[in-house]
Amino acid sequence: MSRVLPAEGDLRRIIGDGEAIPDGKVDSLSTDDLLALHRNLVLLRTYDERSVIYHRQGRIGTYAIFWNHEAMQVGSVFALEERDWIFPSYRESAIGLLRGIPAATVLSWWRGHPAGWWNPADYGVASICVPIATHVPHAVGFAWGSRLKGEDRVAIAYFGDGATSEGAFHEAATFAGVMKAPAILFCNNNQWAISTPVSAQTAAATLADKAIGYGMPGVRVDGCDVLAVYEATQEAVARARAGEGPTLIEAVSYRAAPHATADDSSLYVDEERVERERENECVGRYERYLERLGVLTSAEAEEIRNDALAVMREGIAAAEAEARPDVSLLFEHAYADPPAGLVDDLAELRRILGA
Ligand SMILES: Cc1ncc(C[n+]2csc(CCOP(=O)(O)OP(=O)(O)O)c2C)c(N)n1
Ligand SMILES: [Mg+2]
Repeated sequence: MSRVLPAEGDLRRIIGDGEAIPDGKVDSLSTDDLLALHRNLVLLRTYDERSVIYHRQGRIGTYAIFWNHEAMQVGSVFALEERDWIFPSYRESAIGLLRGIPAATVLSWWRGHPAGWWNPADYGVASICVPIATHVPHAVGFAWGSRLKGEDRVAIAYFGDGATSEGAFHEAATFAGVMKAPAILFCNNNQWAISTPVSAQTAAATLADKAIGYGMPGVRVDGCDVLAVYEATQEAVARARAGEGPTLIEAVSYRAAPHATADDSSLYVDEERVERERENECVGRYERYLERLGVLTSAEAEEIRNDALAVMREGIAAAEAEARPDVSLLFEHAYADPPAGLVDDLAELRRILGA
């Protein structure tokens, strides 16, 4: 039953290179769909690039860069219905923009401001998960619960290659397989967990190979090919809705930016490989595909970029206009009766900040 493609050369791809590798297509996508995918890619790319600048300007805190992960996020979300739920990790911090979460909200999250939290039920997007893999059981439990309630919802959990070494991943995958939960386990295999290479995470030839042990199909896809990601996710969604259970999708890339703004990846990455990845990055690759199809001009692409820049300008202005929260919030939800030490700490904070 498991469909496992063993080698990286067998990654599913649809977008060609304009030369030797021919372009494929996804029959179910209209021209409007193709353009919507492009707009979403540009929105996330712009969010990411502006965020690195805002970090450098001291306007947001340490930031987890997702440059060249946009195709994985956009392609997979496009295969979902509005009623389906998304469980992001920090690498997908802005994925909620695709569901209408304002940029200001996500920027506020990176500013450590309470305005950065939303009600997951409003958008079908769970909180951004920072502990590695702990949200995967949440997603699977949610999916199973939805099925018990007859809601016809699918849940997708995003996590990295490193997360597959966590107990929570194993527990979630086992549970999903046994309960036939309508869940998609979407692994962003960017081949690094900070400075730990994927070769140190597993002796398996691929991460998709793990699927067979959980009794679910494993699919490997080029994570920088938005159409291939879309198609693989769409098949997983159909399987989940048909009651056939979960799918593990391994979307393969190579991290083309540091882990986060606090990381110096030049100490450990293969710089030549990074250079190649950057040249073939996913947004430009898709734009060239659309140009070959004759559905996108460079003037239109420019306009879409300008729209995204405006979204970001308004987003950061709104985030910075938020009133400073009271410092007591730091302690508020930790204890019903704070120990004396915390009361002293809060008084000290108030003294230092004059707040
Ligand atoms: C439970 C837990 N352990 C350790 C960390 C510290 N940490 C933050 S990111 C990271 C690497 C995760 O790598 P991967 O799962 O491949 O995701 P990526 O960052 O590459 O998207 C680690 C170990 C953490 N956040 N949570
Ligand atoms: Mg990784």
